[in-house]
Amino acid sequence: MARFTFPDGFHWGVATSSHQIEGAWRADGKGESIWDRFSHTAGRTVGGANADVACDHYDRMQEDVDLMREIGLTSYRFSIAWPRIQPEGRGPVNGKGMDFYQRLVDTLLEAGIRPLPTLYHWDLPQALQDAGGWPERDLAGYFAEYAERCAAVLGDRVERIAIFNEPWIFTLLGHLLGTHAPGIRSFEAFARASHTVCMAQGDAFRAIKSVRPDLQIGTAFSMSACEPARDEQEDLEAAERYHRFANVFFLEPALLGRYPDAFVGGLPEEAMGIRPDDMERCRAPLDWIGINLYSRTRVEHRDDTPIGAMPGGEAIGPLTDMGWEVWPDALHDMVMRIHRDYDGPSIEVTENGCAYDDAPDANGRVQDGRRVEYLEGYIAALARAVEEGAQVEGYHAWSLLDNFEWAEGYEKRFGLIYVDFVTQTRTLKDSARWYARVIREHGLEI
Ligand code: IFM
Repeated sequence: MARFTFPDGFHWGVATSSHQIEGAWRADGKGESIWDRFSHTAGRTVGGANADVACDHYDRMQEDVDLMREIGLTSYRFSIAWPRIQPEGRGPVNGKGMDFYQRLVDTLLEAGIRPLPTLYHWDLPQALQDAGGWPERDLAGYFAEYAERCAAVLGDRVERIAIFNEPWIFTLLGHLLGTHAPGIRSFEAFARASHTVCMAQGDAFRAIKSVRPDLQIGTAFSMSACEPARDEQEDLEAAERYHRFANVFFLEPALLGRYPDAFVGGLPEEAMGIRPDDMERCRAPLDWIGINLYSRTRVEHRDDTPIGAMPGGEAIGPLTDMGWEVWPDALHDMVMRIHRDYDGPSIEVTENGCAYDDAPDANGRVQDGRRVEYLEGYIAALARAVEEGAQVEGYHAWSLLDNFEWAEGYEKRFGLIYVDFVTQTRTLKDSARWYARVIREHGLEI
């Protein structure tokens, strides 16, 4: 074991998203989002949970920033709710909605915490869904207008901004599997939505740069180190295709102006609705790459899927409450792969964490030792990647608070801070205190 100290200026953060913590779903002129609609529909979420109140962060923002300061955080990744800014997804800015994010940014800066906003973390204005949602190409243009407005207002106090959170997850779960809003199950809707999102990424990049040329723009991509389930050539090839599909399908159109070769029968261009000049439109030289990583994915060859691959094999590491395998090396391996494949880009770990249901004991202490162990393993793995030369600028634990875990409702607790959803009392878990020490010492034993 040796002590590793992270480079000067390395950011220690946490991440959240608007819909998962804010509540106040109708306050100050906010419009309905697809997640409001989805969770208000019977049978869509565990126990019929919704995020009408969630962590009540909209009204407790100062208290939550005080808690961030207590932990010693130097970066806070949050998302902006599009329906607060443009209730119908188009048209004039709702001043009160924008005020909230201006106050948040100012409060963070006063606390010495870097604000890292994400423009889209899944809460599409319902009015745009009614007009066709992401499968509809026009969404790209509307999104770019929204992005430009946010950048114009907040861009003087923010250095970095993320365009999307996990484009692969929200297109896949929302349009192919139907387990997330808007609850569609159609390969064509998924294919079209994916392509619109890639165009939106390019359009938004240019729109933001037109008003704030110095703003550094990235996206937080869901990633997972893909490994063959068995030591066999066909699984090796399947793992590579799965990597192209799950990890870089939305990254390569931006960086390289083309989709990666993930589908066995070639790119479903017709289903995606790709037109002649579209790939130039998708191209956007992102200033940084965000990696959201929780686990690895073991992959096996399968003839019955368009990419000839599916997650498979038995987990070896312990499982979190989400059933996700704890596998710290995955973070090291993924960061190094992105470092190698794209010429040493600036990287931020924009999410990493685990769900465990530890609650306050008789003394009010939340002893979440499994989370401490998880974070220790993953941060040590990240340290090894930094040591090997990856340009990693920050790490963000998911999440600051226990919150609304989408279709899973409130039962999956990812927070460093325990939230009692009846009283809204917040309690720092042991992991928050452990993280505070890592931040103070700017490193750990590896
Ligand atoms: O809660 C989510 C977050 O919104 C996106 N990334 C994964 C987290 C845990 O499932």
